[in-house]
Amino acid sequence: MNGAFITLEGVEGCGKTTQMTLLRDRLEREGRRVLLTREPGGTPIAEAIRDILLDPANTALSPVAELLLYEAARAQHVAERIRPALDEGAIVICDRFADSTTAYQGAGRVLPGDTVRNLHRLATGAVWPDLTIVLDIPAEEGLKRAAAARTRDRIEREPLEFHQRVRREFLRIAESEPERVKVVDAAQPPEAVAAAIYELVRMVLEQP
Ligand code: Z5A
Repeated sequence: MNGAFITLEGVEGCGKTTQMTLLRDRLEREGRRVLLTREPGGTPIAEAIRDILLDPANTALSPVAELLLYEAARAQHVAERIRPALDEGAIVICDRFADSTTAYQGAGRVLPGDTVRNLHRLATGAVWPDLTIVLDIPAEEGLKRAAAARTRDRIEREPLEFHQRVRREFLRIAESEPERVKVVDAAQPPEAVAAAIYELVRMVLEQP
């Protein structure tokens, strides 16, 4: 059986965590080896960087420092965890990856797209998702769900307009890379979202 690199993306509260667990359970029932991981994070060093990035006390963090920290966490995560798992033939399911940086730091913070893309290359090497699923939901709905689930982190505290730019950017990425990036309506009940995701993943895993 082939390994594959699958990423889930979308605005906060769109249901990534819920869906990646359902997907992992289903793939494991089929006898596949699955690694669930997340960004920023996934290794001790990257989790330490995550703490800096999401701490609401860090209001002084500059947009460029934020961008570099997300990419630094990614470089460590790819080298230490994602690449080795893919080399062993596992299916790696990652909660957010480089498209989040394009959306949040590129579109959200309005940093130059070519700089962001160059940093992706540096941080990821040739490791890039086989399939990216954007769970699409209006930003205000996602924020409501996330707020009901837990306290707000540093980025969730940004104004609604920021999160709307992020959503639009995920949809733009999907339009510009239709082979890799698929959009699923995340306003549906969780079981319907899970069925749509499974179908997309099955198609990728069955490719020769
Ligand atoms: N960030 C960035 O700026 N740049 C980057 O490069 C990267 C990340 C990689 C990471 O936070 C933050 O870092 C994030 C982007 C930024 N910004 N913020 N804030 P995180 O990992 O802590 O949080 P998140 O990625 O935004 O996800 P989340 O808020 O934890 O939500 P989620 O995983 O997408 O959703 P969930 O936990 O599965 O569901 C949320 C709630 O909705 C929960 O109560 C569920 O039971 C409920 N839910 C789930 N699905 C449904 C459906 N279908 N219907 C109704 N209710 C549902």
